[in-house]
Amino acid sequence: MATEETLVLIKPDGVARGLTGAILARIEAKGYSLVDIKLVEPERDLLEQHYAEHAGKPFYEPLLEFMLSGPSVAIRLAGNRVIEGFRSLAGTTDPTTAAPGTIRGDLGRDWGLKVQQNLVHGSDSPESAARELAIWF
Ligand code: DAT
Ligand code: MG
Repeated sequence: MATEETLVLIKPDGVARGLTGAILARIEAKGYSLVDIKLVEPERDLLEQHYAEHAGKPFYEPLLEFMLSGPSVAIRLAGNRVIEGFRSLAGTTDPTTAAPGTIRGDLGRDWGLKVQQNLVHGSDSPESAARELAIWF
């Protein structure tokens, strides 16, 4: 069994909408283990490190502003192939078209109204997970 760790964030929209418990319930039901969890109000500097790959893209500044709009819940999550598995549980980036059954598909709002907001973040590779966990924990 290939136990891995990933960084999951419940983003400001998820916390503000009172969906922290609902999202955690899906994560726990899948059998993943919460290794560490905390509420974080990140500084801009932390977010610049976290989203370095997106610097210069048109959505970068609005993304940082959104991530600064309120607290997020940061989770160190462990499980068998959890990096890929959590991304699958989260659904595709734009909740407008994310599949039903996923966190973004079931709970996320149409990006026509709420661009940037998609409830959760999950690391996309072992390298990203190691880098991002070191930033947030
Ligand atoms: P993901 O969060 O699915 O890994 P990503 O890493 O490509 O997606 O982008 C990071 C975040 O940036 C994403 O959660 C929401 C925002 N974003 C990405 N692409 C976008 C776009 N085309 N328009 C607006 N926001 C976008
Ligand atoms: Mg990403």
